Amino acid sequence: MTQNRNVHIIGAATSFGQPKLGVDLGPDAIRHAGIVKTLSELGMSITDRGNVSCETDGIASQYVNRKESNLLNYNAVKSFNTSLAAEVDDAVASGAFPLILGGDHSLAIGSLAGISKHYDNLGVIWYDAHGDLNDSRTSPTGNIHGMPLGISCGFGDQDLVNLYNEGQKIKPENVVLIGVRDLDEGEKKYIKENGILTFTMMDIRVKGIKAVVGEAISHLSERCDGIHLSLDVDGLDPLETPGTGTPVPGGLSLSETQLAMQVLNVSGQITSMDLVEVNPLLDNKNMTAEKAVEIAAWLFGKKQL
Ligand code: EXY
Ligand code: MN
Ligand code: MN
Ligand code: MN
Repeated sequence: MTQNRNVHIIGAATSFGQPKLGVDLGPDAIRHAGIVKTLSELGMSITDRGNVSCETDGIASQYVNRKESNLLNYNAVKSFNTSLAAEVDDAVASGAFPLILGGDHSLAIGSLAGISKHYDNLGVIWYDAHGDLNDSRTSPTGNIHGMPLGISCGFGDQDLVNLYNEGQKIKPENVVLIGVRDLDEGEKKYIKENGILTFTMMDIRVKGIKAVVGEAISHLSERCDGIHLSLDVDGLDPLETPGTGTPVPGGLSLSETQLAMQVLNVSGQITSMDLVEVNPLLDNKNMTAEKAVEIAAWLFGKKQL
């Protein structure tokens, strides 16, 4: 599979999935860091579709009661991700590679809903310090950015599971977690019960990132007709990417991430990407957005020599 050079950038300017101010500025911070120029210089044909917006009930940062517990900004998350799914669906339908810029990780509910309808077996590489596999009962916070992968696998609030089109979007056996080091008990149980291929930071230290990404690609390419990379900048160590809402020490370095992206580029198997949780208000200047651009550049073929 050759790298699709027709890239549509979609800004998912959402902070609804978590309570901290600023992550909705992530898409414009990444643009400010030069994502369009950088990818164009690598030979990509870039269409910037702007930022997705939605009607909200105007009650930002409001916990809405949903069955077993309260979910933060439930109605706004649902409305935003319905709009995002339609925009991403249209980009894929036009033959483009959708590059979704976040915004908090709840955006993956919409991005995976819009993308997965074009595949029989979409694979997902979830590059993240977290599993994002909670539901309203297992979540310690009620923040929906800790739930998108579970929701996409059909677990949790059924209105969100059925968002945009009915039913499960991703099969758990088509998921690989890379970089996790902060899992809640319910997530550990879900991973074990569903046999999700998981490479913790400890596994990466032992095996090396190149071998881990190689195993992820061979696991997915034998069963999937496309692979979505959902990259949360908090997968990297907070020393590399301080501008993010839920930092966890002991993460991946930038150079490990560059190598991971190069392995993925060489595989030619990545068909779409989320680049999420950049929060410029928590950042040191615009450093995290600049690292996000660097990461995308390596996925799209940047080389050092
Ligand atoms: N597991 C915690 C929760 O569910 O609230 C923290 C989740 C952080 C999620 C960020 C997007 O990666
Ligand atoms: Mn995440
Ligand atoms: Mn995370
Ligand atoms: Mn996060």
